[in-house]
Parts: sequence; structure tokens; C-alpha cells
Amino acid sequence: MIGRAMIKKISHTAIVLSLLILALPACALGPAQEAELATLPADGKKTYSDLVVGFSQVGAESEWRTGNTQSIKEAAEALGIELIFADAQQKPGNQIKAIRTFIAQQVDVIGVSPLVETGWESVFQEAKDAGIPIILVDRRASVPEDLYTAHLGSDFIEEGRRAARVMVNLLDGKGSLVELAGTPDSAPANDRYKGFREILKDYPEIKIIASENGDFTRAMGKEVMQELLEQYGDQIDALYSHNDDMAIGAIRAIEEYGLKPGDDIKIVSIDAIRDAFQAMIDGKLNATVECNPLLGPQFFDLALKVVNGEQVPKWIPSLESVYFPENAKEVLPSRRY
Ligand code: GYE
Repeated sequence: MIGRAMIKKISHTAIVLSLLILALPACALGPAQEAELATLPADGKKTYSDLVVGFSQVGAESEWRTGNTQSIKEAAEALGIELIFADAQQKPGNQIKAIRTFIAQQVDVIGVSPLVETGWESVFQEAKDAGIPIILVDRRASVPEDLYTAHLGSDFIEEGRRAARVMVNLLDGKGSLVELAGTPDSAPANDRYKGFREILKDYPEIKIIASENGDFTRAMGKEVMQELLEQYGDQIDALYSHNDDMAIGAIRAIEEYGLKPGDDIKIVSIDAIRDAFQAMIDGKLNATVECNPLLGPQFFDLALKVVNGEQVPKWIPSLESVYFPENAKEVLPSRRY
């Protein structure tokens, strides 16, 4: 079967060949052909418009993810890259199938945000054997380093540490908190769990009384918070949520329970989506730790470098900060996700 990637390659070669034939009597070139020739890389290097990139996305579980998908699609469009985008709907099996399809289509580069950390060795090895570089975007996979070319994404452990530092201040070093964790075995859930505890170990009077999976969604965040409130009620002084969507779901549960989110229960979450800024403006969220999803332009820049054989760092961390209610109103208009 000839894939779209192949067709693009064949048709590109055909254009080059026909232009070369036409170019034999140089004076016979028309302006359009001259323009096409001028865009051909003299050094034999590929340009963005030569690239066919397969991207396997986790799903559409959060506003963060929507922002990430949009950034990837918009950047591909703006750069003239052929993007084959596959949404795995939160199922690792779908990601494996998508990667195998990309290999069969002979794409130039495969981008993937692995839903969970484990289970990638064989399919990444298949891509390696086919000579197709893998770039991890956002989430990491726990595989030997030679099975992927680079990882572009956040320092999730540091995000957990940042959330903990803010929490320590909010609680003045003392209190009981519950945690809403992200998808089990995902890199951000593992690391945000770890980083948070790294800081809290020095504050023995802060107790984590429960840690439950909320799968990074609003619906689960609300449901699980309802259960936690039924179980612990007034004992809960604070909530640490691995993302803003779960925190927003939890805020609704807290209100329905008759307590004041942001006040009776202090809340710190991660991502810094627009709705988190609104929640801070409304006094219902105490801080959000930024995690940047706008990775499209950097991802394709890396992809092009990799295809052209340039050296790239193994990990390209995103630059991020923490936001508080004090300047939420001022910052909200400039947020793009
Ligand atoms: O924080 C969460 C999303 O992998 C960093 O996934 C990402 C996380 C993000 O669902 O909202």
C-alpha cells in the first residue's frame, strides 16, 4: 500500500525531476518554475514543507490537552507540514496502533505523548528499526534512551515541588490535605506525586489523608471529591490537584457540600488554564502552577533538525511559573489555553 507520506515524497521527487528537465535550457523557465526552484534547498536539507509527521495524542481529557492539540495542528498548518494526527481517546492500545500505522506510512518523524509511562519498548523499537525517529512531546515514556530521539516537555517533578511550596505557605505548615491524582502510571501523575512529597517531608504537621485517582478530568474530579467529602468532611483543610480540570470539578463538589472552596478548603492545582484564572478571580482557587501545552512550534523545529541530522538535546524542558489570585485578572486576557 502506498501511504500519503509516500505519495508526497514521490510527487515531490517528480516536481524536482520535471523542473530539472525543464531547466536544461535555463532561459526556458517561467516565473513559477523559477520560484519553485528557488525554494529547493541548495544544501540538500529538508524544509518544513517536505516533512510528513505522525502525531499520536493522548486524547481530549482536559483543557490543557485541547490547547496542546490546537498548538500542534496550528503550527503544522502555518509551516506547511503534512501532519497525520491520531487521537487515542485515552487508550494506550490506540497509541500503539497509530504508531504502527505511521511506520507503515513511512512518515519522516513520529511525535507521541505517551498516555502512561510503561509498555512502549517494542513499538518504539519497531520505529527505530524502520529508521523513523520518535520525539516524545509532553509526557515521557520509561524506555532506554536509545529508543527515542528527544523529549520536549515540562519538569513534572518541579511542578509538584512548586505546588507543595505554595501549599506549605497556605497552610502555614499545618493541616490535613487530600490529593486528586492524574491518570495512574502517567508521567505527570507519577512525578507530581513525587515532587510534592519531596517538599512535604520537611513538614510533618501537614498530613496527606487521602490520594485518589481523578484521571485528569473534571467529571472524575467532582465525583472523587464528593466521595472524599463524604468520608472526611470538615477534616479537609486543603486539596492538591494534579490538574486544574480536576480542581474545577472538585470546586463544584465542595460548593454543593456547603463549604467554601479557596477558603474553607485551600486549593492548589497545576496547568494554569484560563478557567483556573477565572476560579482565582472568583476566590475559589488559591494558586495554579503553570504547565505549558503550547509545544507545536518547538516540536516541529526539533523534528526538522532531527530529519536533517542535526544534534538535539535529549530533553528540552519548558519554562514555567506559578500564578496567584492577586494578578489573575491582569493575566487572564493574555492566556492562550
Ligand atoms: O497537566 C493534564 C493533562 O500531560 C502535562 O495531561 C499533561 C497533563 C496535564 O490531561 O491536564
